[in-house]
Amino acid sequence: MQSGSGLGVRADANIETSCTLGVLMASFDEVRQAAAGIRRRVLEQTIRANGGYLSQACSSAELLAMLYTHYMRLGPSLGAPIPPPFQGAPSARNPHHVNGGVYNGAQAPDLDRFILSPTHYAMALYAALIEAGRMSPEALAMFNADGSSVEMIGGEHSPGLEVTGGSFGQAISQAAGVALARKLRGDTGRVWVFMSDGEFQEGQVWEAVTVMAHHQIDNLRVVVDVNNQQVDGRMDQVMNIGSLRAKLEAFGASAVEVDGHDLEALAEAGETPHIGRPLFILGRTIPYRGIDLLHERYPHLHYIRFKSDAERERYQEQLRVMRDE
Ligand SMILES: Cc1ncc(C[n+]2csc(CCOP(=O)(O)OP(=O)(O)O)c2C)c(N)n1
Repeated sequence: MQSGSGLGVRADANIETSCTLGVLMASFDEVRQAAAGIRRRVLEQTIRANGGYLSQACSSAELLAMLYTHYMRLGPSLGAPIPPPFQGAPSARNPHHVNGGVYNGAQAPDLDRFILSPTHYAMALYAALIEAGRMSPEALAMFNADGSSVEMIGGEHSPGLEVTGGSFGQAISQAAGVALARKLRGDTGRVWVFMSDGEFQEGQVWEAVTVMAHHQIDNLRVVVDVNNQQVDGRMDQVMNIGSLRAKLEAFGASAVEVDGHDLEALAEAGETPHIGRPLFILGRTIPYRGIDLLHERYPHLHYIRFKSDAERERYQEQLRVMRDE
């Protein structure tokens, strides 16, 4: 198995963009490689398990790679390279409990925090952690196995996840609380949230945005995978939410919309001033980007299970091509 590319905060990085976050960044070529690695690893796992959340990796690969190499100011991972099995729910009587946030480094006043909201994106996040050198590729051997913390639908014990989201609206609400507390405390670190567009069909999300606007929570940034997909197909056919940007702005947030596969545009979006408001970076993405075969299933891409050995073999061939690239 290939090892992670070791993209972290690198002193020798070739800096191609201005650096207002105060971190040393990977070059765009390295970010592109990390995104390709995310797609490849999720495809590998999908083939291995005969199913998986593959289209989410196709759409979000550049967004997650940007988070871990450009956007977020994180300390080195404190997590075990191979995550321990699930140690039980957190409680005062369970000293063995491990929170998945340790893979995003220490919680310190000047460092950022990361919150994954759509927990079915967990496999894409694990792949991003591996590409960022925060977790070993061998960690995936226990993916979705009984007793493993490397779950298909991640929880707060899973690598990279600080809170349990999954039920839409909950993670962004928790993030708003964390960000407000940090603002009141005077922390300089930001809170980053990753969301998918289907989540904006849930009412609680809008309550959270209203709270953020009311309390002027401007130390929070949300990166959204706008792939126009949800469980049953195309967003605009199942339940159209119209212009996400216009709605967010009407609720008092700042929002910027860019091609979610364009690294330069994403880097620029991250520089958008948003004093007194949260910032939503809306990345318009393609749910079969990088794996054209998936287009055959469009618009039913939410969970991929191969229908025959022949189909699986075609994806295996695609994987061989991606490994050679
Ligand atoms: C409140 C709530 N309602 C329903 C669900 C069930 N659910 C899980 S994933 C999903 C689709 C969400 O859309 P999105 O993440 O944009 O879809 P994708 O791009 O992954 O296909 C839904 C409705 C949920 N997790 N939470």
